[in-house]
Amino acid sequence: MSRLVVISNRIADLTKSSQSGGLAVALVDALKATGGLWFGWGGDIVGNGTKIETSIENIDSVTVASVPLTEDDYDQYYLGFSNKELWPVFHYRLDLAEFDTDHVNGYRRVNQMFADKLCPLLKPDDLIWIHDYHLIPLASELRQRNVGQTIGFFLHIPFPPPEILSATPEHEWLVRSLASYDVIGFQTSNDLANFHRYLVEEEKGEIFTDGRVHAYGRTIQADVFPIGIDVDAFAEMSRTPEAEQQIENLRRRTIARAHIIGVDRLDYTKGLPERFKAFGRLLESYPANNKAVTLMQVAQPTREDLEAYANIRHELEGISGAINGNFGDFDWTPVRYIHRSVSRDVLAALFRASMVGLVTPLRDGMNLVAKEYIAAQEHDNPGVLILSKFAGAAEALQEALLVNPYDVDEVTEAMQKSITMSRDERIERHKILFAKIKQHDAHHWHDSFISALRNSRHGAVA
Ligand code: GDG
Repeated sequence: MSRLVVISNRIADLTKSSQSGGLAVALVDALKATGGLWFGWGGDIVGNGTKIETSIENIDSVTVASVPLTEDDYDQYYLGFSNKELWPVFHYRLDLAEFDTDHVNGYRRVNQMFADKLCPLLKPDDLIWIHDYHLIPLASELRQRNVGQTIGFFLHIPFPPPEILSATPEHEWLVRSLASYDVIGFQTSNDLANFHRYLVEEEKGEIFTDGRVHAYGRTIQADVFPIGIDVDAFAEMSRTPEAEQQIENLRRRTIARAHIIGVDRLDYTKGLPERFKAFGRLLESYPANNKAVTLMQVAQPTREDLEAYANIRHELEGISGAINGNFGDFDWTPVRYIHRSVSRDVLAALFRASMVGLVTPLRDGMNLVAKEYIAAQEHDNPGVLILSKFAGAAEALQEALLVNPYDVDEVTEAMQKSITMSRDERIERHKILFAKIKQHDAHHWHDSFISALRNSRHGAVA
């Protein structure tokens, strides 16, 4: 069997993959099956001008090869082009995007460095799988170094409509770079449709009915591979004795009978201020919820060096403080806002103990939290998932209460409906949602992507 080579911006700590979330777990399983290689940034930042050396470590049957970034690389490639331009633009936020030539140059430079360091590690029969927006031009850099192996790309975030993408100065270069892959995977059919529309409307390509597209002289496979979670492992985590203890503690320490839970990286795409406002309105419009309902929000710190992230943090602290000041009492804190990372087993327990899972991003590639919330529920007394219609997960999870996250009143009404929903309706909705996340779990995701890569091996036209 061909060896699998995974390349991502950051390498997860394989020894702690159960704490790192769905992606790491899914990829580690796939790598172990073929005895693979994982290549990426190890997390270190070194002084400018330092010679970049690859560190190699073998963990079980997986080889982990990592490189550091220089200070300029970190500023220009990671913070700059990846997170001040591509991240906002691909989440439809042109208003937050910063366009800067130094950033583009840094992005190209790091992709070239990745290609230089990766080439000597490759074997002729490898299947190469590159992840996410940090590494769009990597296949093209590898092709320029005569790498002929099959290369796939999976975009974890949305692919924006052409009207938005074409506002970036580098749009044509980015899409041309994508044509160097053999397989491109998107989270949803909406993302794939946006990619198709770009090719057709910018007159760059042709779409065939079998999922192939012809663009910039190459024929490639472009398809939808919705990412999933390891449902059984997460469900199990929510039922350990430690999880039971967490749930017991939570019930003992609070007088509220219903908990609404939100768990997100603290990111402006996740719709947290709108969510807090909707909760404030729930207390205002339905006074019976006072002292009876609590919103618990875990907001994991992320990209704190960026101004947009500091701003969202201040905004949230302001809104939660105002709600707690207006509605709280000596024995009740309406919003419990936790701005730090919480261990995964505690998260699983919190999901299980909460009557409502609130997942309301303004735009999201998929959103694994929605699937984790479903996985953790008790089948005979499940909670209700409120899900933004702008999360990729909504394409399949139609039995959740789907909401427009910008419409604060609509989210308020969905919260009230969730709290008062009959047990029969909760069970009925959960049964269908659970079957869906089981069918499209993490294993299905990587198996179907890798099989598309294998099938394309003989189909691609160079
Ligand atoms: C990108 C795309 C796409 C959160 N807080 C803590 C913690 N988490 C875990 C969650 C979940 C993961 O992090 C977050 O995954 P999401 O999918 O919700 O969002 P992104 O990080 O934005 O991921 C997204 C994903 O890639 C996969 O393709 O779904 O659309 O944006 O697993 O549980 N984990 C721990 N402590 C926390 O405080 N341990």
